[in-house]
Amino acid sequence: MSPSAATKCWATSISASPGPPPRCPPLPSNHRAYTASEEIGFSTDANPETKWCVIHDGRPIQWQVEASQPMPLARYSFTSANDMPARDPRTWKLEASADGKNWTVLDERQDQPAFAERHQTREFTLATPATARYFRFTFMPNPGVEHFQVAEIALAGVTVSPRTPRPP
Ligand SMILES: [Ca+2]
Repeated sequence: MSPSAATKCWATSISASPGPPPRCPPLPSNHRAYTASEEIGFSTDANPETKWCVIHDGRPIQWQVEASQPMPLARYSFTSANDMPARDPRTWKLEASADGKNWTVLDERQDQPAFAERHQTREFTLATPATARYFRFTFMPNPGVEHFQVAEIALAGVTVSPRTPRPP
């Protein structure tokens, strides 16, 4: 199984069309990026200088990918953004699905310490590796801040290749 099998980020899976570049559709949790240069595609552009940032509205925030074939997953990582540690991932769960409808929890983390540094990558290992076509993170909104943000989200061995926008 190729680790580079086409895998797409849910919110950037729209196809190209004539005219101006389409904006990313709403996330599964219906959150919108704070600015056009902080869309979800920036969480998978392999650039720690760019970030995905949303106003959480007090609701869980979801990030989801769909692979063209089942992919094995044993580890994942987050990279903190450029500023505001209070917006970093703190409490989340990772789920997998074969059909995008029925989900199984692979990993849960509660009240994780803030990232010690900006642009820091922290890796998390699954207790039991899993193989699935769909993977989804659900991040709980952090208290005391209006935003959630992360510079990179990476699933080890899974190449996410969305139509990544570029910073202005
Ligand atoms: Ca990035």
